[in-house]
Amino acid sequence: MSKHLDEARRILAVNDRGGYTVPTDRLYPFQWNWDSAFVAMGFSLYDVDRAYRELERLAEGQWADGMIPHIVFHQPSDTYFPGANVWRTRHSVPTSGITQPPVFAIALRKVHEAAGPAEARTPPLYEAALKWHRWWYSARDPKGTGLVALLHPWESGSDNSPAWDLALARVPTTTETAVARKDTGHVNAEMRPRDEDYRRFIHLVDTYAACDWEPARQWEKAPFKVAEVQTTAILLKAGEDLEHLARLLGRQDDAAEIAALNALSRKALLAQWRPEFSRFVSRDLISGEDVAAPTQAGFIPLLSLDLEEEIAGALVNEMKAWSKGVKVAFPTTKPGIESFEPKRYWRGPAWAIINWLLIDGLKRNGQTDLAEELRKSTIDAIETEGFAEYFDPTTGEGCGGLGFSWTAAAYLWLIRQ
Ligand code: 9WN
Repeated sequence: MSKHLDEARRILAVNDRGGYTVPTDRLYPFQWNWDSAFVAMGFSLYDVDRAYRELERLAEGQWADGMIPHIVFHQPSDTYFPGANVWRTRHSVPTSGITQPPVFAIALRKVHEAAGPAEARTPPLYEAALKWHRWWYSARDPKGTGLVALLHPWESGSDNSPAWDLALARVPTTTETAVARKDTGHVNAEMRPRDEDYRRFIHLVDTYAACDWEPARQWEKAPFKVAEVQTTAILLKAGEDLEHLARLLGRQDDAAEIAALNALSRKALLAQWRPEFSRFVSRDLISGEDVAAPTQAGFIPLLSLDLEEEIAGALVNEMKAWSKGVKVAFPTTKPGIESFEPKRYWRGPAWAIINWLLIDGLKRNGQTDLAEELRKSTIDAIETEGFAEYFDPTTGEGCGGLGFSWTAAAYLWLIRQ
């Protein structure tokens, strides 16, 4: 085995805390939702039992209403803020009160396929995924538009993306909770969201805790509400995989229900295409405006739509324009604009898991050359700089936390394609 492959597996082993994997030591000492889904796909390549375990441990955090929270606090740790006590939720294993991109069913299908058809561990996880997808459509799209909304930037997984700048500016900076950040003690503050962002993030937590985390009350009170294309595109891809599993498991009624939701989201996503930007756009449900900020989210619908050649061609040309001159693709904000900050988290850096989604989407749409370029760029960045949380696209430097689980999982997956 190559030394990098070996190292990727070693990172996943070192970050194991008992059947679940922390994103990295200290900076993120709990189980994170979409991180674990990517990690499960990594494990599925060489340890199917451990891959199932990762998803099973995440499902321990699932709420009665179907939501799978963004953090499951299996064990206490004081190296992260906001910890379990800030969230004031009621689940027996402590959890946060918001969610994260629904990669779970995408991972479940891959794990199931690695395990073989008779695998008895799939049905309970399938049920968990189905409940969660129903939650998305009822709690986060109560009007049945087909686009699901986020009530907190952390739900996007792209926390401080310029996509949120306008919507987040409306959220007050006042909080009832002392904002005692720990992240800036682990990594350079220049690479992290700003203090002002954190005060707004925590204002939202206070607001929803005051609604007792009840979806309808939150929906009514939310000062941040964005119908989002990256999340909807991931939900749709996961919905396709869930529909496939439903058929395999002989659940014809479920399959029909999921297919109808998928059709709704497919149509809604397509309607978010903006030829003038050569991107898809999210919608701010409070202002009623399109989110025009140029971020990677606008390309993620490649993952779950079979696009007409004209649209796919325009997307690919735009992606090439963003990648021109960068050392590591794909920048999460368009280079050269004012909000582009190549080291600050989701305001420019390249992330291996975003590349993974884009590569799958490009391949789905027959764009194999760009998919291959992006795959090589990701692998080179990791082999040069190590398994960093993310990469500065202008210099290639590995940034944020090191020994990062989802970067290891992405490497394991991308190297074999
Ligand atoms: C808040 C764990 C998580 C990722 C997110 C990433 C970051 C947390 C934070 O780390 O978010 O959820 O405290 O910054 O933005 O995508 O899941 O790796």
